[in-house]
Amino acid sequence: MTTSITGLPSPGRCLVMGVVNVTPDSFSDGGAWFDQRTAIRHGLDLVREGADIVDVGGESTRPGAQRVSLHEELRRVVPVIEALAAEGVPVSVDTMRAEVAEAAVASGARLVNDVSGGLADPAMPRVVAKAAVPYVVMHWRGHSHDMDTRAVYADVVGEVTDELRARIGAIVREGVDPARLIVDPGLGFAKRPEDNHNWTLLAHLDALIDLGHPVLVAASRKRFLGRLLAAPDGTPRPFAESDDATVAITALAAAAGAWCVRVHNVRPNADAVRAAAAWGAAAARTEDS
Ligand code: PMM
Repeated sequence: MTTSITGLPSPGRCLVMGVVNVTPDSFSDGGAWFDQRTAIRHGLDLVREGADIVDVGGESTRPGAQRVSLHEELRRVVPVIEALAAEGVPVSVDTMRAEVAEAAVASGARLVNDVSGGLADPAMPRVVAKAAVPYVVMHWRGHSHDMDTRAVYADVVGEVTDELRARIGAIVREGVDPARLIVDPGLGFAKRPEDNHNWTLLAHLDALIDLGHPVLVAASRKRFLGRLLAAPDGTPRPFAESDDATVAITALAAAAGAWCVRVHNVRPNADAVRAAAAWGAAAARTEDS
């Protein structure tokens, strides 16, 4: 999908969002970029590798994670966002807190990525409306410490799309321009690998696209990939060794119409979206001739 969102790059293909977790304990790359100078350097490297947007987060959302304080989250992300934005990098802030979103936008962030879709902090939609920036609304059923117990669905696609539709309605009523909303199925968040929730959502990306907003897919290094690639004795593949599977999902998601993929290992995913775009363009030319 080549939908463009005001204020963000619009290269006519699926965008690549590279991840910089300024955390000691993140799900997928815990601790690697915790030092601020290292985080800034990593963000710049991701752009050189083909990232269109760099997503900066200061709070881990890995399963079971406890929350960090507001002060600590601000201390982690603001200097990194300021430095990357000063270099002209399109930066998004990965936060559930309105105060962090506000400070991030004041520091140059161009997008707010809220894994709680405005549920964790009721002030978030008003802050986003005032800042007039794009807003990622992810499907979420509760904080990481107990999200697994909430992963109960009779119809995962129907329930996730219904719940996202309800969030969109509530957020728009708070004054956010619908043209700035991006939706995300929230892979791994209250989705059980054992019940194939993540694969079912990926296989029905069209249902999310039908909500009428660009769709962001964030499969990179999630638990369901570790489980897919488990050793014969059932030991899950370590997160960082599931990057090839992420690239496969990126190509499929781009071909299915995703607006953006959020990934840790940027270069092969940037290659994959370009390959998918060339394939799609050739198919469109063939149809026309
Ligand atoms: N997942 C994580 C963090 N931020 N943002 C969006 N929009 N969607 C996601 O699925 C998502 C996210 C957790 O993964 P990480 O700790 O590997 O970054």
